[in-house]
Parts: sequence; C-alpha cells; structure tokens
Amino acid sequence: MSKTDNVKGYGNNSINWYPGHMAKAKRMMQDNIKLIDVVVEILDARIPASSKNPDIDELAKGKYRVLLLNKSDMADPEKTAVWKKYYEDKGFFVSIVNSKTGAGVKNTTEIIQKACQEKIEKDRKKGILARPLRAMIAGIPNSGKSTFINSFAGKACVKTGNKPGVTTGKQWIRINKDVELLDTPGILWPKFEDPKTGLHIAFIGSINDDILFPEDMAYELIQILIKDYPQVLNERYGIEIGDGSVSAIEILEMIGKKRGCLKKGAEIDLLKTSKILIEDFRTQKLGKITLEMP
Ligand SMILES: Nc1nc2c(ncn2[C@@H]2O[C@H](COP(=O)(O)OP(=O)(O)OP(=O)(O)O)[C@@H](O)[C@H]2O)c(=O)[nH]1
Ligand SMILES: [Mg+2]
Repeated sequence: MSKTDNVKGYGNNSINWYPGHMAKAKRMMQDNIKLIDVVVEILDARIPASSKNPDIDELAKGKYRVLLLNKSDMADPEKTAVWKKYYEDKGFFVSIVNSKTGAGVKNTTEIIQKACQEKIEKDRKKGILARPLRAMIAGIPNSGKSTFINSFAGKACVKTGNKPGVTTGKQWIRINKDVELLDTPGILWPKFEDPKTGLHIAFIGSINDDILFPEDMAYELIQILIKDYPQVLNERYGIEIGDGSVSAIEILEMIGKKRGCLKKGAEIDLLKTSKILIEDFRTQKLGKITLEMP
C-alpha cells in the first residue's frame, strides 16, 4: 500500500489513517482480553477527549476501567483537574501522572485495586487465592504506555521512543505481587468523526509526521491559542492580535514574518512557519497547553 492510500481527504483538513499494523494490534488485544481484569487506558492530558479511543471502550466492555491522564507535566494543570472530575463522574477511576518523572505513578497499584474491588471481594468470599490483577495498558500511539510501564516497574523493561509505533507486539510485565501489566502497541480507530480529532492527535505525535498537513494543524492551533491562551502568541512571537478580528492565516503570516520564514521573492513560507509553531507546541515553548475542554 502506498502512503497516500492511507490518507483520505488530503487537503480538506481531514486525517483518516488506519494502517494494517493497527488492525493487527487490535485483533491481538481482542484475543487477550479474556485474560484481563482491568483496562488501563493512557490518555494524553493535553487532549483528553481526542486521545480516548472509542475502540478501546468497545474492547473493554465488561472490564474494570482506569484512565491515566499522562504527560500531565505538559498540560494545563487546572484543565487537567477538570478532566479528572469529568471522567470520574462518568464512572472511571482516574489518576494524573507524569511517567517521565514518575509523579503519580506509584499509586497506580492502589487505583487498580480500587477499580477491581468487586472482583477481589468475590474471590475472597469464594476462598480463591489472590493472584495478581492483570491490567492491559492501552492507548493511542505515543501516549506514553511503555514509559508508564517502565516507570511503574522501576526499570526499563520495554522499549520507548518519541514517535508512533515503537511497541509492535504484546509483552507481559510483573510489577509486584499484586499487579501484572500487558504492554500493547498504540492503536487509533478507522474514522475520526470530527476532523479536529485527527489534527489534535497529530499535534501530540501519534501520527507519522510525513502524512500530515502542517498548515491545517497550524490554523487549528492558532485558533485555540487565540481563544484560550491569547497571551502566548504575544509572549512567544511578539505579535499583537488586538480585538480578535485577525484571522488565523494572518497570524501565521505575522509569525512567519517575525521569524524570517521567507521564500524567494519575499513571500512568507507558511509551511516552514507552521512546522515551527508545531515544534514549539511539542517542545513546550508555548508553555503548558491543553487543547480541549469537556
Ligand atoms: N514529558 C513527558 N513525556 C512523556 C511522558 N510519558 C511519556 N513521555 C514521552 O513520550 C514518548 C512516547 O513514549 P512511549 O512510552 O514510547 O509511548 P507509547 O505509548 O508506548 O508509544 P507506542 O508504543 O508507539 O504506541 C517518549 O519520548 C517518552 O519519553 C510524560 O509523562 N511526560
Ligand atoms: Mg510503546
């Protein structure tokens, strides 16, 4: 299959990409779900809506559920707290974590035990000897599943990397006498209802950059910044957006001008400018930014 076969709607702001290896990973997860007590889904705290995969809801039907708002160090703390409450109200056990430093990771054992309380009680009543709880670690590519597992285990058991598709197969890891984890490859779902979902997933590096449309991403990011973080554009790029009547494309041009991103003939290079903006978001030069609210 060629690269473009996977990309539908090229140029019209919609990313739709579901490669074969993800379909295969999903089948592997379906095959293993019967062994699992609890599904721990790793969300990216910067996009707590878009990073929640509806296929994982389907897969996890009838299982206890834990959500981890990971990469909390990169997200807006006030908004992360709102999201935690939002998902708790929906019945999930939720924890805020930073897998890179380990903050919040250690109490995952307790959260998993709380989520599985009913099963633990039932087993005790039946006199079944407690075996470790089995948790499937699931989530979209690059959300930090493997980093979380290494942090939780206190040693590097699984491979990690800042690009999608690092984990390609399953791997069981015994954490302690209470918990065993199953690492899984990141999966997306075949169709994004809202094109913004695809763009937001692209921001956090869950889709290979070479199939993306940086200008579309830049316009979306600028619109969010104007609305929720208006000071950031001024602080980072020294541009005044005034009364809000300036369009996203004009702002991108202003950034390009300030950064000297020019093509031959002094035309502004919007592609290059877009890539700078995306890279600044990913490397936190724009600060702690959450792109979505419930
Ligand atoms: N700042 C920050 N970076 C993180 C955190 N968790 C993971 N990362 C980084 O995110 C990148 C992806 O981490 P992985 O653990 O490989 O992600 P994954 O979900 O296993 O990815 P796939 O196996 O490709 O699906 C790595 O560069 C990690 O260092 C976090 O809490 N904070
Ligand atoms: Mg991984």
